[in-house]
Formats: sequence, structure tokens, C-alpha cells
Amino acid sequence: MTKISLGLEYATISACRISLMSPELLDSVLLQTDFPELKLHASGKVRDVYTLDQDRLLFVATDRISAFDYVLATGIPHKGRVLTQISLFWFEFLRDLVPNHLLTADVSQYLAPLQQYAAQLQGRSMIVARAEMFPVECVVRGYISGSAWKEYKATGTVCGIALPKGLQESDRLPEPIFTPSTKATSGHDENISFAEMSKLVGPELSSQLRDLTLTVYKKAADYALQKGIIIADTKFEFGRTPRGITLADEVLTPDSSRFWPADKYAPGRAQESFDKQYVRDYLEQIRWNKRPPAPALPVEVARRTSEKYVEAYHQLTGLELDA
Ligand code: PZK
Repeated sequence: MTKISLGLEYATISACRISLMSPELLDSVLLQTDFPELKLHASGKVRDVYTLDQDRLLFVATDRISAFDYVLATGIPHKGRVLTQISLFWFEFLRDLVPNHLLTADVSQYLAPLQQYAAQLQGRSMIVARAEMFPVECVVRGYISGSAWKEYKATGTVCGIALPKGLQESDRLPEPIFTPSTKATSGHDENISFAEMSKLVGPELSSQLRDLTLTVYKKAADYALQKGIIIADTKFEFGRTPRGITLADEVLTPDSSRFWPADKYAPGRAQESFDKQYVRDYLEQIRWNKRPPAPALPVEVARRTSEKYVEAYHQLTGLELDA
């Protein structure tokens, strides 16, 4: 972003720039999906999943953004496409380690009734194999942050795992740890121990999921760090398909992970978010009480946030997100 500093004229120029989000860009933002021919299978804060048939689902990433647990009134241009393209990148990168649920992301191969929505779906959707999902979230942490930092400060452990004494907030852990969780009724995930996970899905599957989670995280986090992005932690969802234990949902995106810019990393405090920092700063600045209704974002905040997502994609993959 070019900083224009011309003394007296600055206020005028800055006011003009605020109105400069083009109608094309605003038009491209997708907040809601609506495919009347299809049955909604699951809908989250950001993603919508539709049933196609017995074996296949349509997975769509919208441009919605959540902050402090609520979906904001404003969408972020390109966000759904960026998150989808990041997942596609990782599916390919990880294909030798784990099967994934992707069938195709090429809209021209989608079923005929979806072709009328081709423009909307292009780049932000996938047809995926329907999996029998395991009722656990496979969380892995390479750095101590968020709920794990809170738990460690209180008890010295995280999900029943003892950690070295004297860790600071955001410290890198000696080894990544597997810290599973379950979807609690409150809507918030609840951390569980490996023993509790074993009671839920069995000890053998638990060991397989833990080993797979750690192997996949290590390979991806090592790659991302070489590209200047710390993946502090992430959450995987696995299920069973004819391919065996299958990696599903979105993978290693800024929505399912904590992405930190490596060049700003400094333990001893919370880290800046690669993607959502402008949003959080704005919401703190306007002193939103963090209760609904969630506010809208100024166009400038939405635009700068959009640039962060596109930058994350470019930094990770070396590719340009096509306009
Ligand atoms: C599935 N979710 C989580 C919730 C979302 C996603 N391949 C699959 N087979 C069966 N079920 C799922 C998947 C996947 N992926 C994932 N729910 C169901 C979820 C809300 C919105 F986009």
C-alpha cells in the first residue's frame, strides 16, 4: 500500500481512497450461498457444505470473516478463493502422506445443474468425497498460544501433557504436541486428553490420528517456515472413506490455524495474526462489546485484510491468485 503524505492534502486524499473499492470487487464478495436445487449438509461461520449424492458433497468457502467468535457484517474480497487455493496446495503437497477428500475443484467437471453457478463457484469450491467423520478435532501445536497457554499457566500441562517449566507465551515447543478436542454443545471446542479421545473413538484409531496429525503438521510447518510463515498450531478433521483414513475439510489455512509472520515473531507476548490483525485492531479501536450484532468493517480495513490473505497465498505457494 502506498503511503501518501502530503501534509494538508492528506485528509482529502485519504477520504478519496476510502471510496475506492471498485464495484467489481464489491460485487465479487460472496457472503451467502444459495443453491435451491441442493440440500445443505453443514454450514459453519465461513463455509457451507451441500449434499450432491450418497458419496459426494459440494464444499464452498464464502468470503465471510469471523473475529472474536462472530461473523462480521462485511465480507473480505478473495478470502474464499484464497482459503480454497491454500487447501488445494496442501492437499497436493501432502498427497504422499495422507489421502484427502478432494475429487475435483474444476467447475467445468461439476454436475450440469451447478453450471449456472459456475462464476460463483469458480476457485472457491470443491467436490469432495463424503467421509464418515470422526467426532474429534485433531489439533497440533508447535508453539504455545491461545487456550493451551491459558491451561499451561494454570496447571503446567496442556491436554494432560506435561510441558517444560518456564515457557513464555508463544514459545516454540521442544516438539509439536497433539491436543485433541471435541465439539462441545456450547459451540466452543473442548480440549480433551489422549485417554479421553481413546474412549470416544478407540485407542487404535486415536494413535493413528495422532501420528498422522504430527507427521502432516511437521512437514507443512517446516515448509511454511522456509517461506516466512510460522504455523503455530492447526486443526485437522479426518474421516473414513473408501481411500481409508482421509484428510477432510479445509487444511492448514489461516482460518484453521494460527499463521504468524516469522519476521515479527517474538515470544513473551501474543503474536500478531498474519491475516486478521487489522480487523482485530479496528474492533478494539471502536470498542465493540463483542456481542451481536457484529459490526461492519470500513472498506479500507476489508481491503487491507484482503491483501493479507492474497499475500499469505503468494508467500506460501509462490503463485499469484488469478484475478
Ligand atoms: C463434513 N464438516 C465440518 C462444518 C463446513 C464444514 N468430506 C466430508 N464428508 C462428510 N462430512 C464432512 C466432510 C468434509 N469436509 C465436514 N461437516 C461435515 C464443517 C460446517 C461447515 F464447511
